[in-house]
Amino acid sequence: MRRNLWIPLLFLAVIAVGWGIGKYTSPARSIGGGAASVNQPDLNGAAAQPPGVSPAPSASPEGQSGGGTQSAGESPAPSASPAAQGGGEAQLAATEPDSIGVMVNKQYGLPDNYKPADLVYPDVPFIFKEKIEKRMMRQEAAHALEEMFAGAKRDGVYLAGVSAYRSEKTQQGLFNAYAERDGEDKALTYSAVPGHSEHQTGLAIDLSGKDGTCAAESCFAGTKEADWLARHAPEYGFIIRYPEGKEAVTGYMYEPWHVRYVGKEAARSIAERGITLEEYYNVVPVSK
Ligand code: DAL
Ligand code: ZN
Repeated sequence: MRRNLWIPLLFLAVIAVGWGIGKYTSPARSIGGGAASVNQPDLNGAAAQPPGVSPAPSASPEGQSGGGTQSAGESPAPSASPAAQGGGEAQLAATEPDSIGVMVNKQYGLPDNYKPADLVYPDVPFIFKEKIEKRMMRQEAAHALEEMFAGAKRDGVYLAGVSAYRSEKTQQGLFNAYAERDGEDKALTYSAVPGHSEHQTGLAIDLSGKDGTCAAESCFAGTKEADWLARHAPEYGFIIRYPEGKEAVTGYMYEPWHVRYVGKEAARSIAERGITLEEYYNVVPVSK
């Protein structure tokens, strides 16, 4: 190759490498807002290859929502078949904040101070009595939750809600507290930064057994309730959002207690294929 061709080629290579780095390290973006389009999910390609899997962290429960009965010393933790189908519908499902299929993770955030318009109180027991924010879910999810609790009960499994909807402000307070306690890197393995928590969508809820033992803690894994959820939640439209062995895809430690409503069709497909929402939408894996 002629020597003077190297200069433009080198220039292009530097740009390409810079773009690649930016893609993985730039701060999370808001869905639907300006920069968001830079990093939209690739909803048209084939299913994502699962990346290398990191070992499950030993423990550390997910954060409870702020307010209510949370005690200071409580351990926190720390649509369609999009990948196959592609097209506008799937794109909308993943990127529209009010969509049941919205993708919220470390890379895909919600619009500033997003709050769903149809939050209601599901008629299920929680581990606390107060009628407060963290008891709320979006209507469709709340209804599905009631059906799931009833189904569990028929099988002799008594579930309780721990923490459902959280505002951006609540998540901010939680994340700050965790970062202060455990350091930011550790906190990021179990807690979302504000604007990036599924709890803010009103479609996610942390569950436990009715006495609240191991609520949002690693010891919930392997309990009767956790096993029931892993097996049956998809029948009601919920997925275990942060499965064991998928830490490198979701960016979070295993959370057997955190279920996310995505609707029955998506939930069944995700569960049958043993994949995550990221893989379902074929978005780039989240590693940190
Ligand atoms: N624990 C999950 C990742 C959250 O904070 O939303
Ligand atoms: Zn959760």
